[in-house]
Amino acid sequence: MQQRTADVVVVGAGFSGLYALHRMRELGYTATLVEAGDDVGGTWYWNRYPGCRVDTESLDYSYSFSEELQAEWKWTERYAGQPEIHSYLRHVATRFDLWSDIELNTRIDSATWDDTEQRWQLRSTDGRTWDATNCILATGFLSVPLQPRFDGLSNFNGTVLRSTEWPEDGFDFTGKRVGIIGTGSTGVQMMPIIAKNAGRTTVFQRTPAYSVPLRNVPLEAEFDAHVKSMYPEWRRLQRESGAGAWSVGSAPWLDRGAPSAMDVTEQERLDLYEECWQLGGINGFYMAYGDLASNLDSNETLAEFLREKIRERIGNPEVADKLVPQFPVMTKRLCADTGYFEAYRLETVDLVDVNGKTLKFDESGIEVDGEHYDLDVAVVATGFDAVTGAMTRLNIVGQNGETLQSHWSEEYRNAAGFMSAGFPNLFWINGPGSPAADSNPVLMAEDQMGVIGDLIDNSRVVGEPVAVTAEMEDEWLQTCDSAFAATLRSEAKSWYNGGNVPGKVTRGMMYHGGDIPYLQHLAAYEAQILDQTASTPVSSAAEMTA
Ligand code: NA7
Repeated sequence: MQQRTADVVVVGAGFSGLYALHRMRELGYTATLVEAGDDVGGTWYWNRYPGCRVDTESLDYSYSFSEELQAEWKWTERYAGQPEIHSYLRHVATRFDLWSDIELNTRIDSATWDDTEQRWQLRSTDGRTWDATNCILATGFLSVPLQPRFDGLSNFNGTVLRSTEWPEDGFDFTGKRVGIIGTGSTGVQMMPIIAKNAGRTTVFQRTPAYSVPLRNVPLEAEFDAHVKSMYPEWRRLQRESGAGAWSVGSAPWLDRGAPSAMDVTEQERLDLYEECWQLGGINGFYMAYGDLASNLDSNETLAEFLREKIRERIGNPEVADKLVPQFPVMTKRLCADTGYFEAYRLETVDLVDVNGKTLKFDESGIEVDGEHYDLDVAVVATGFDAVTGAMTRLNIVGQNGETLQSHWSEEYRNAAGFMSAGFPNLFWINGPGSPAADSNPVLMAEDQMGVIGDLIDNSRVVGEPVAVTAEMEDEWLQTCDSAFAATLRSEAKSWYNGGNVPGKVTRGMMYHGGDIPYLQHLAAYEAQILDQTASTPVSSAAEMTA
């Protein structure tokens, strides 16, 4: 089979990958984007379950690189649903004429650095190969489904549906007995919608979720026009506010919160939390006080506010006891829902606590510690092998035959959240060491690609690959570790720290110090990388030799 050659191969056609392809072409490179799915969209292609929608406002969760695109695209809802986001990404691929350089149904199986040729050799599962100077991994930080091995699952005679591989034509739950495993963002989004039609819905819960009402509404034309009249300014504020997920709707609060929730009276705190609650969504809570995610006392004030709200929404104190979380809030990502807790008021909805218990399947349903639940359908919404999962599965081999898996066997060694030492010209977007978990990942992809583009440009001029050193990794790991240690995020097992994946090294995988410090660090690392590469461009060096 013929080997294809390109300056850049981008892996993954979600938000980051589509932009990476566009940017590389804009800079004049030949680029190919390979994607395992049979359409673009990444996580917004695969996650088609009922109720799937973004919890950052649509007007924020979209590209900023083209003012024309921002102006012309019209979101219909304050928080877009999966179908609309998927259409947007397809529109972007068409609008910027990207399709001709996208290869769908192409799952990369290995990427190997050839030190002699100074190029990457990529191979797909069906044996096709690419030869590229640079490789950009846009494989997503929530893209590899976590598939627990439930005892007896293969004996189950009913239908098994996975949130991450939902049937394209949907599924009719009418009158069915449905079991849902998983109560993270995915579970709380889908449950009330499924419960509306199902004959009986049984939720198997290991850990209760802190979830707040999303209060999604159609996007009013007036608000849309207002944002669009000053979009570049909104974007600037977003980037400069220090809160990557800062949103158009919560803008009025930028100056409201104090550095610490303990600096204000209880009444002031409750008033602000209530405002956040009424506004809807998660952003207000994340922005309310500077130390909610780092100071246990401050954290507890919000946790208790939310527990009380959950109790009110459920009504029945016995059921509420099982659904009210006791761990510090925001140590798992805050969820946003539409009618999740209220759905437990339905006579057809049951909650089964499976924490510390054995859940096993048989032909007719699920058994938990001797209690049997008859089911027609089991829905698995158990989350992701986040952040590193998609990259370690790619069989990446760098210099001296070192694999990325072994490079990351104990700690996720990387410099500035976009490269590892020993893997020249291999870049990633929104992966380990980056702030994507706390950020607006669409804007972060644009910002990271700015640096990656500069470095590739410089590398072409000087004739040396882009590389980072072990010292840079050491320094960055320390920076990430101290930022993580300053948060409360080791208090819960979550995808933030790998604790949700049995056997995975549990530690902070990303940078948790905020977007602005991250971008400053990124610029400093970029300068260091440029400094250490030959400062004499190839052409000048050639002239000197002659
Ligand atoms: P999450 O947030 O990781 O949630 C996964 C859920 O599945 C969570 O309730 C888990 O319980 C539960 N789970 C995982 N494994 C099991 C087993 N073996 N048995 C029972 N329950 C299990 O993933 P989501 O897809 O909901 O959301 C991920 C992110 O996507 C979200 O934060 C947004 O950023 C978008 P646990 O809490 O581990 O006890």
